[in-house]
Amino acid sequence: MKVSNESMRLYAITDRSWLNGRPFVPQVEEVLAAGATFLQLREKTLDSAAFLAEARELKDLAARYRVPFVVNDSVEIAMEIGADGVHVGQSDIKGRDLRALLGPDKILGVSANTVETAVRAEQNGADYIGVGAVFGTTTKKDAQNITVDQLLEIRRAVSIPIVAIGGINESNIEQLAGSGIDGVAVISAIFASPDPVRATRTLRALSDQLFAGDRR
Ligand code: TZP
Ligand code: MG
Repeated sequence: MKVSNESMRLYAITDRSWLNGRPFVPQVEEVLAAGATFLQLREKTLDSAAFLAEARELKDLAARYRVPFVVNDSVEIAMEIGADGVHVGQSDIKGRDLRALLGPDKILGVSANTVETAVRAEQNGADYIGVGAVFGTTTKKDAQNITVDQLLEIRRAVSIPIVAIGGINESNIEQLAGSGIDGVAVISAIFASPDPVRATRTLRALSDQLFAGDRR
């Protein structure tokens, strides 16, 4: 399997809007050193030259920490820089056969928040799915909320790893115990924290404790 269940434990998604003047790449490096198990570059505002340059930097960084690195949305940029793979939403797929485009060896992550889209993603070659928003979020404007029961239904319907996303932090992560997920994906709980290193360590410890071996 290209994506281990363990690599889903603490999935960090970058967001430069929270940095408040702190430098981006060193911040991401601290988060990797503190125990993030997966890295996604998510850029909604950079032009493609800057996106490309940043993607190259993070790819090298993640490789040094032996953490899988995927690019959000852009299969083209992911392929151009030789990322480990790509993470896409339902609207990025739009009938495209991304598995064929990526080839068999690249990681394909797909966001799904219904049983139907999750099953379809698995059938179409996804290596893992991201499911949410489990606790609401202010980070993604058009995110739809799902309940822990819906998460459980999705867990029963697919066998690939699942990472939950959306508003997850140190105080609510325990509510996901027993949902069968492999880990959590977070943006603001890490990158908007005044102390991202401490936040990463705490979330990683909680996630290891709650989700190790928690598969149905
Ligand atoms: N997809 C569903 S919710 C979300 C994405 C990208 C945002 C998660 O950000 P946060 O800050 O961890 O709620
Ligand atoms: Mg997208």
